[in-house]
Formats: sequence, structure tokens, C-alpha cells
Amino acid sequence: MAKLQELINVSDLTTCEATAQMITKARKDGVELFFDRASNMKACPIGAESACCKHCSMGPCRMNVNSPYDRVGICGATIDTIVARNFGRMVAAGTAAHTDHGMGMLELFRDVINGKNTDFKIQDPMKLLEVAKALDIVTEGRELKEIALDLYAELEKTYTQVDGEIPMMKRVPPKTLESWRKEGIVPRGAMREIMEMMHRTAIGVDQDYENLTKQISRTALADGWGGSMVSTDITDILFGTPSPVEVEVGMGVLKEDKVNIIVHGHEPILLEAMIISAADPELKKMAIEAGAKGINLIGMCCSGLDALSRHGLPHAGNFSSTEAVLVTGAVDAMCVDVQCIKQDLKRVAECYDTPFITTNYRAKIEGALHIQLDEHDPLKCTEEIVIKAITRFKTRGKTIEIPRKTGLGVHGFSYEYINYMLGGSFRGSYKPLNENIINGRIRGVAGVVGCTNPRSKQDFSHVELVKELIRNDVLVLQTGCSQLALAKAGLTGPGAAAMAGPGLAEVCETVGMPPVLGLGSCVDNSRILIAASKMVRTGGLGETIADLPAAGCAPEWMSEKAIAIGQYFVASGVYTIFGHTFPMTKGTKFEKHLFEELETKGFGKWGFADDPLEMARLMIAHIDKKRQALGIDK
Ligand code: XCC
Repeated sequence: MAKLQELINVSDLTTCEATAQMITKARKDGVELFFDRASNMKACPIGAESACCKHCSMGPCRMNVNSPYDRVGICGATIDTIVARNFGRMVAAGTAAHTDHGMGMLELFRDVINGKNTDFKIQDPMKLLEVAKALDIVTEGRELKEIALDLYAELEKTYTQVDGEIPMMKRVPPKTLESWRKEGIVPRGAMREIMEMMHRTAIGVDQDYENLTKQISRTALADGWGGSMVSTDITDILFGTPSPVEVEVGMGVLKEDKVNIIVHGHEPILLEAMIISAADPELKKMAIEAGAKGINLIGMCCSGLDALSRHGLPHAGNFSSTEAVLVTGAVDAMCVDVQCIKQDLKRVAECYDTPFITTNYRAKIEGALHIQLDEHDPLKCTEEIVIKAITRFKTRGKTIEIPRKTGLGVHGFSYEYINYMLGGSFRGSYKPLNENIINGRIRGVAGVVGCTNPRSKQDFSHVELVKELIRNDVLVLQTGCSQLALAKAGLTGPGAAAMAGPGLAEVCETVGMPPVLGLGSCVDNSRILIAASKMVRTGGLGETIADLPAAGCAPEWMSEKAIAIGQYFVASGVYTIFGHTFPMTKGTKFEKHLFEELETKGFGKWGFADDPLEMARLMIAHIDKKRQALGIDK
């Protein structure tokens, strides 16, 4: 192990007590974690500002971040072209991840309605009808299967269509859609947009940063209003639309006397299949015969958030804790599918004799055990994993240390439920929320989302930012690893209303809801888009999403997916702040374009701040600016 880690105080790495305890244990055990590598490997200063072009072999060309216009690349590419290209490719990669995930869910939906997959069935036919109606599919007097087949055919266009507009454009507020049409950024189909984005960012193609920005927005919109939205809707249809459920979050959900199985990744099918296998009477019996009190299934990261929202499944924590949880020694198996799976999980798992299993052919890890999950027979894979976990339980070492702390909170707030809870109908207009915003009890709405990052003290900015927002009467909607940070900190329960400002507290106490509403995984950011769309369509808060007193933030982001999400919120009209770092050369025209000019064209804009209180200040100032423009400022 490197020496520097001895110098880094654990309290500088994380505010998650359980993770801190496990970092300390890992150091004693001589096991390196990604926190240690982040401390020992400084970020490349040129790469951090995105001032390096490596799209051809004439380079790589490095620009001068202190004087970005003093040179150009060998082909003549300016700093604006270079940074825009790099940014565009991040958006393409993030969009590809979400849309590939969404397409997988859509294929599962097709197999379920065609009877090719009999392990799952449609759990929410009402949602199926709602989505079908929103897309102008005739529902009256027709069999559910017929409607479902039409819905499949329509939604497939989200990915494969080469011309026209993706189906979900029908759910965008008309004025917002009009502005996209004017700008030429309505997505045709995700595959086409990603392909064109990659083409236009190759050597010698699009060398106009403003023109590139249009394709960047079109690609990102194919994610938020396309791949991600289809994924959320289909997952709700197949596995149920979430409604509030009390859940424990934190490493304390591991049980010393049970077979602990962790599922980590993003696509719901692995965890849904695992839920069936963990409840299998034969396997439960096998676990008890092995001396365990039962099988304890636990989620992590986004697939965990999906199951937490729908089934109240316990959750062990966010991205920065996935290695640390293995250090407990109490994990009897960790199985993973796609996205945010650190390659080093395999080595850390080996250090604690935990079986580590990849299950998706798209995401193997060199040397790791792979048990392919066949979506036509998913239980074959998950049963094998349960058996491996039971076997490991029998031979567990004695050095188990499980941090006690968990946060008990309420999660599972779909956009349908938020409206219902505030006094509206389950699938109707957003009148009650709008009224509370207009009368000033709720000052505005903030989305606080995204990853954790070992270069940023884990959970700190998420928690401090949200505390400041609710203190100022801003209702907070959450997804992803951010939601887990707040859950661990105990801010997702109704008791958190005591920390809210008087107006928001009054609404929360009347309704019995927390001021921090967890909407689920990162693809579920599409729920925030639909909520925003419904607020606009309900009336009283302007005609476009850009008119709403709302703002977004990803304070500790790390993934390209986060950049794609940020860009689709900006293109949809939301002021979106990222923290910690931003892939941008300062003082460039492209920076001005993203951070200032887009707003003047009726979109949202990007913002950056490193300090959570500064993030909150910027978001609240923006919310107040929008309130003033709407004439509802009191
Ligand atoms: Fe990954 Fe989705 Fe980021 Fe968390 S928030 S680190 S992308 S798990 Ni999605």
C-alpha cells in the first residue's frame, strides 16, 4: 500500500460513519480502497479542464489552460472545438448507457407480453394505459395485450427511429417543444443521435462549438425524454409504480446471523430475479440448514434504489461505499450487472473471501466469476448465486465487523404519488403543488441528484446543500447516490420537516411527508422531467419548464451519465449546477455559451460551485428570479 494514505485523515474522505469505520478497518487489514488511490493519484490538470484533444494520431494536442487561445491543435482545432468535442462525447457515452439500459427493459417488456418470459408479469396495468394514452395509442375497448404490443412498437422508435420525433415528445410542454423545434434539437432516435454525435466530434467534422452544442442537446434529450423515460415507465409497468415505503439505508442492514447478498448495478432484472430466488422455500431451507437465520438481500447504488422504491428492500449505501461494504467481511456474495462497478471490487472481495459475480455479458471483469443472467430464465443465474452465498456463509471467517448505523426514512415517491399526497388525484394535474408554490409556502423545487466521488468528501455536499435548501423552503426531489446520502443522514423521514423553513414545514406536517422526496435511480430523473412538465401544463407557473422556480444540482458527480443528465436538464430549461469539478477550460467561448448564453435562448444553463452553501445560494437566487418573473414573489 502507498504511504500517502496514512496521512489522509479518514474524516476528510467521508461523512458516512460506516464507510469511515470500514476505511479504518481496511487500513488495518492492509487492503487498499479507491479513496487511497484518489489521494495518491492527482487528477491530470490538462484533462481536468478538458484541454486535451486525442481524436486522431496527429496529437494528442494539449492546450494551455492558462491562456487557452494562444495555440490551436495540429489540425487547427480551437480550444472551443476541443472542449465542445470532449463534452459531446461524454454526453454521447452517458446517453448510450441510459438508452442501452432502457432498451433492455423494453425488450423484457416485449418478452413478457409475448409470453416468452413467464417469471415476470405486468404489475401496473394502469400505468401501461396512462403511458399508452399519453402517446395517443387507442385504449378504449381493446385487450391489454393489444395495447401493450402497440406501446412496445411505439416506444421502440425511441431508440431505432431515424427521422421524425421520438414518441415522448408528446409529453413535453408545447412551448418547450416549440423552442426545441426552432433550434432543431428534437431527437429523432437515440441510436441516430449518438451516432451523429460521435461522427460530428471526429477529426475534421463539426468545428463550430455552437453547432456542436445543438447536437449535444439533441443527444442528451434522447436520454432524458427518451431512453431513461422509457426505462422508468416500463419498469413501473413491469414491477410496479413506487409509492412511499419505509426503508433502512446504511451498512447496518447487513446481518451477522443471515446470508447477506448484495446486488449492485443498474438494470432492475437482476435484483427482481434475486428477490424471487431469495424467497424460494428450498433455498431458505438450505440457508437455515447452513446455520443462518435466513437470506438477507440488500441493494446498492441504482439497482438497489429501484428495489428500495418498489419493494422497500434494505440498501447498504452509495457508490463510494461499494468497496467498503466488502471490508465488513459479512457479505456472502456480491453480484453485479452494468455501470458504476469498480474493477477493483473483485480484488477487495477476494481479500475477504466474498464471491464476486458478474452477470451481464456486457460487463465482465477480468478474472471474476461470471454467471450469465439469461432474461428468459433469470432464476437459473440468481439461484446459483444464492447457493454460492450460502456456501460462503458456512465458511465465513471470524473477523466480521458490521457498522451499526442506518438511516430510517421514507422513499418511493413517483411523480404520481407526489401529486396524490399533496391533495391531487393519483394521475391528474399538479394543482396542489402549484398552489403551494404560488402562495409561497414552497419557495421552489430543487432536484439534488447524482454520484459520490472519492475526490470529494463522501456525502458532505449532498447533505449540507439539501439542509440549506429545505431551510429556505425549497422542496427537494432526489435520485441516485445523492438520495442515499440523505437517507443515511436521516433526512428522508417526516421528522426532517423540523429542519425545514416555516412554509415547507407546514406543508410537510399537514401532508405527513418529508421535505426531501426520493424518486429512485438515475434513470428516474425522468420522473422529475414529467413532474416539471405537469407543473407547467397545470398552469399558473409559466408556459415552459424554463419558467418554473426550479433548479438542479449534482454536487459530487463523477460519471459521464451525470453530464448527459445535466445537459438534458439544461436543454429542458433548468439551471443545473455541478460541484467539485467541471470538464471545461475556463475563459472560453464554449464556457460562456453553456454557462450564460443558453439561458438567453430560453433554455436552462449550467452553473458551477464547490461549496454546498454557495450551490444553495445560487439555486435559491435563481428560484427567486423565476418567482419574480412570474409575479408570485411575496
Ligand atoms: Fe453511479 Fe447510479 Fe452516479 Fe451513483 S448516481 S455513482 S452514475 S450509481 Ni446514478
